[in-house]
Amino acid sequence: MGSFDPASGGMTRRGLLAGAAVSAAGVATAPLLAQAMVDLRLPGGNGARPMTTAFPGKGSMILQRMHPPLLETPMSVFNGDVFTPNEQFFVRWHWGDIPAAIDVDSYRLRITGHVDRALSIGLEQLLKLPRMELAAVNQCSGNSRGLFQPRVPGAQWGHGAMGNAKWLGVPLRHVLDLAGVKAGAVQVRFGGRDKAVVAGAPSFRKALDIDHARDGEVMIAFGMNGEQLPLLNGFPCRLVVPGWFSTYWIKALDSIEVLPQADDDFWMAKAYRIPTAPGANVVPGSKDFPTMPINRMIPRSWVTSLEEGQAIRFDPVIPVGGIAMGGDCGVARVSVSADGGHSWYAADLGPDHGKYSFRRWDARVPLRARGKVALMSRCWNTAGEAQPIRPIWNPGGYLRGNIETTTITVG
Ligand SMILES: Nc1nc2c(c(=O)[nH]1)N[C@H]1C(S)=C(S)[C@@H](COP(=O)(O)O)O[C@H]1N2
Ligand SMILES: [Mo]
Repeated sequence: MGSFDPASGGMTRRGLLAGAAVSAAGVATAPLLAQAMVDLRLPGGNGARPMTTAFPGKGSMILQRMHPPLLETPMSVFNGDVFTPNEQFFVRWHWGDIPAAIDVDSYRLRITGHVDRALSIGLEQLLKLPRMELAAVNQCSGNSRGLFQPRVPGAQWGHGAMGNAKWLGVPLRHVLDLAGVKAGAVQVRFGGRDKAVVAGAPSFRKALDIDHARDGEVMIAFGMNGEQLPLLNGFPCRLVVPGWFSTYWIKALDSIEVLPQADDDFWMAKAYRIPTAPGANVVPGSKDFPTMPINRMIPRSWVTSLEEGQAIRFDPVIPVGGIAMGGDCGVARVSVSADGGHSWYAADLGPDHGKYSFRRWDARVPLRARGKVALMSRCWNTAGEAQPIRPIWNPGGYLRGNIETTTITVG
């Protein structure tokens, strides 16, 4: 992967992915790390997951599903660099037929629909267009869904369906300008190389409003933390929608359609919708409520320097560190508690890598007791929005953002 040199514009050809892990056929033989299991401690139980190294370009990941791959990043990774290593960046695909190889010579990105001239852009051409780089958190809409109570259907993720990277690419606005968006354009719809395996099932496509698509921040990214994208994260290029949930971040992007009306496809009209109620919160079990497409992210934070269940020795003051994100704006401040939320202490914020990035925080917090101690962190973003104390509920398991608790044992 070191062969990707953004400056020279080079992009290496990817070979066929080895192993059964991503093939459309059986997966039963893919190797797992024999002993290594992780417990996501889901309130509904069944939180045990195997660790796997069976996926190309990926290190040790929590295996949520083999096929199509659903790989979660272990929490400990977030205590390292504020940028998530590509090898441990989470993976999520909807349909079984995902690209197992990309021929970079024949790859085309098509811009069609309500435009003056339809375009078909090769990768060499894409790499010559004006570039931008931006740090942004990519978070699945269903991140932390496994913590919903009562439980909801869908992937039972812990907190690791997220990652932060420096994305290098071309502003989508520039590519749209090349095609010439016609008056009356309403949305832009994006599609990728993956295909539904079930006949007649809707391809995974998502749409953004035309003004959003042209805001200069939405980008077609081909670089991730200074390398080309791992195949499982959308090589050779993907959409990056800073501040918005990753359902819109279409991988192996090959189709951009400008629409003169709102997209009424399954994935916009039926799936990935949240209650319009404040905080996307409805009474558990609710079904008939107004909805809208999921959109911007909200502030979140986690303790990462200590793990759930970890035992430490008593000290009058302990260091506690972690990460925070502002959602669709920056992190303003983080407070930390070591007594279940009774008293709070201001954390110091680490370097600012831009408003869409994770931000490291560190604090020194007094311990008042031995035994079980509930550590908490709370983030305020620059718009003044703070993480709520109570969890929300909706049937999709979307938009969890409440203050999280890490319980340690002090001896
Ligand atoms: N082509 C394509 N792009 C896609 C998806 C998909 O199924 N197909 N899933 C989306 C969803 S829901 C998520 S959470 C992110 C995951 O990005 P990652 O695998 O790079 O972490 O990809 C998004 N882009
Ligand atoms: Mo997702």
